[in-house]
Amino acid sequence: MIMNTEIKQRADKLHHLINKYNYQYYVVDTPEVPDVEYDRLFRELQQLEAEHPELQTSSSPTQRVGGAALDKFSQITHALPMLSLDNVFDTEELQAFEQRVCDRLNTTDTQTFAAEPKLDGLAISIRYENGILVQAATRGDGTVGEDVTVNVRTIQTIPLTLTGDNIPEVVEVRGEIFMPKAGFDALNQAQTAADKKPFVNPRNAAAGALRQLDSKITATRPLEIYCYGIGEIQGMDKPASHSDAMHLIASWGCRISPELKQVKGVAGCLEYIKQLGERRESLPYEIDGVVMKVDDTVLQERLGFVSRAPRWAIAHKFPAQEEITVVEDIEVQVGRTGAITPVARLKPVFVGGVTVSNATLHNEDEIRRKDVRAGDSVIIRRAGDVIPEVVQVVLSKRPENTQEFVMPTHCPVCGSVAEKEEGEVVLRCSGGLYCAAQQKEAIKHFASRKALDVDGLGDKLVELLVDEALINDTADLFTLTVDQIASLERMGEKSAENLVTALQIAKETRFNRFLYALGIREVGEATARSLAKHFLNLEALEVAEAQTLIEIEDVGPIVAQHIVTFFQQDHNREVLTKLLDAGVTWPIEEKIESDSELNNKTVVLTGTLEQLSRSEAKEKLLALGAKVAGSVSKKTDYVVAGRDAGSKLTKAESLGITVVDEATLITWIS
Ligand code: I6G
Repeated sequence: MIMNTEIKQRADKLHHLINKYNYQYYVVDTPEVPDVEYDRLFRELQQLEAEHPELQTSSSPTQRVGGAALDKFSQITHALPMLSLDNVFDTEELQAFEQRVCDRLNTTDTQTFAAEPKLDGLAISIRYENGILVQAATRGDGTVGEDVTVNVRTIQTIPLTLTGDNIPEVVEVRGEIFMPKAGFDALNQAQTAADKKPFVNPRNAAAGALRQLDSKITATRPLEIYCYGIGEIQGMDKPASHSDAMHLIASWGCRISPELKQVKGVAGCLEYIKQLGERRESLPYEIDGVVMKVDDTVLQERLGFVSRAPRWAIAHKFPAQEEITVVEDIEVQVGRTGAITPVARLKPVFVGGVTVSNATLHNEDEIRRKDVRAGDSVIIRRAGDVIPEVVQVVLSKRPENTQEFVMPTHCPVCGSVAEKEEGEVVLRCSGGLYCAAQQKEAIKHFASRKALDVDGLGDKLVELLVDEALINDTADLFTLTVDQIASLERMGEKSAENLVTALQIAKETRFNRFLYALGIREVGEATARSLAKHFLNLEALEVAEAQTLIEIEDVGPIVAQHIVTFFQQDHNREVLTKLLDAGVTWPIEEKIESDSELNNKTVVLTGTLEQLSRSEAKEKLLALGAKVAGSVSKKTDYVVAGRDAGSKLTKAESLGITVVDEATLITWIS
């Protein structure tokens, strides 16, 4: 078939539109057209290319699906070496870095740095010639990397063609390819469902995806990029600063970190590190530190390099979230709902900023899947406040004669039979609240911060009270006397008095907190809130049937059944009566006014609030009928931006969402 100019023009137009919509969807997260329109244009281009194969160039957006599998990757020598960064781990080392910079520049002026997160991914160099992506190479040894061009073309956040009129003849854009946490979780769920081995962490998953010989597989993996620098550049002067360079490459359609910021001196760097460190867990991707660069290009050139690292840049590393240690033993613990959980007792190891000596092994299936045994060396992961877990056994270090772990047939605490409900993976003690372990956990939960918040009643004290047979259930707490408490080991008269007072104070609670405190299976804070909002009083909830319950937000058939069962059990009814008789009370709930400005509105809190704590603000917003979400999306109605709000604020602005300050929040809730 002969191709006429019209067809070529249509193909060019389709390239342009698809690239534009891709950019809006993947890079700036503000799609302009519905998915169906995008799909229609994409199919039209595929059809044209099928009819006119000469249109199918490597920069066509249809090529993002991957191509024929390779036997191996060829090697590429980088036009300019891909350097590495020196690391610092504390303030002193950072100060020494700035001192070295000032000494070399022969100045005492405060330096301006460009700071951004150091992503835990893989470095890549992407070469564009006349704006067209022609080559992509891994870092390799810094001089020679692997040609992963076809794979890189499948990554939607990487432009196949640069946009704008200010494009140099040749430019190498450098950056970090990574897998966001959500994509990693989804990939691992799919791996497990397909009986395939899950990936250890997002970095390994990203590396595996990028180094696939079959680019069609890469195309299915959720990879993304943030660009952080320019390598070779021809036909254009280097921008005057790192910040300028970043904004320039962003104007070409490349994705740069929304966290990039100019800071002044070590003080500015430390503040940036602190703030990002606090947000580390809530970022949608894993980072292992902060990179700081002297911003001014002329100064960078004066500073130069030492061996393979620039003197003008430094990486401040956060505490590692993974470490290797040895499993000294495996024991089981009995939880609040009787769940029997295997726990690895570890040789203490410093990971994620704390010393860890226990890690959950979750359940029997998990322990089988990972085949963790006493004596094994294991990789431990502790991210943020998440419970440490065993990621993987290092099989090459397994000693001889290790034994597979076998779950017990009876509860190790009360001796009742351990059983598994049909279709469940969790083994449970059948002793119910006659089991001392379950009693203790139920009481700890009842007294915990988000429940009745009993000041001064810690886990150890609850254990002691149950062991000494002073209490059996949550209601018994309110019968405790100062003398009884003071008779316990290491409890003085004053602490005993304080605890009795705290228990009196805790009696006045809120309905949702009370429901949460009861410890009904699967009823977390949000469900307790929905139940309180719907039923308004305990009497109505106690007699509710499963059909009614499943109508409520957050309540599915399983939770509904747990709620019904809870209120049917004699023991629970007795404890409820005892609690009410002891004087546990809450203000009568009222239906939330539907004309409240915030009723059913989704609000996101970001940045530091000066006058309220996050949890206070959240509680008050919920009381007004608002939903409080953790991330900004098109569904968000308001973003409350406190001091130093970062990427959520930027995203809200780009989506045109109403942003208010703390003062407005206070007017809403007061
Ligand atoms: O490995 C790196 C991660 C992030 C970098 C880097 C970076 O900037 C945000 N920048 C340079 C200059 C180098 N490696 C060599």
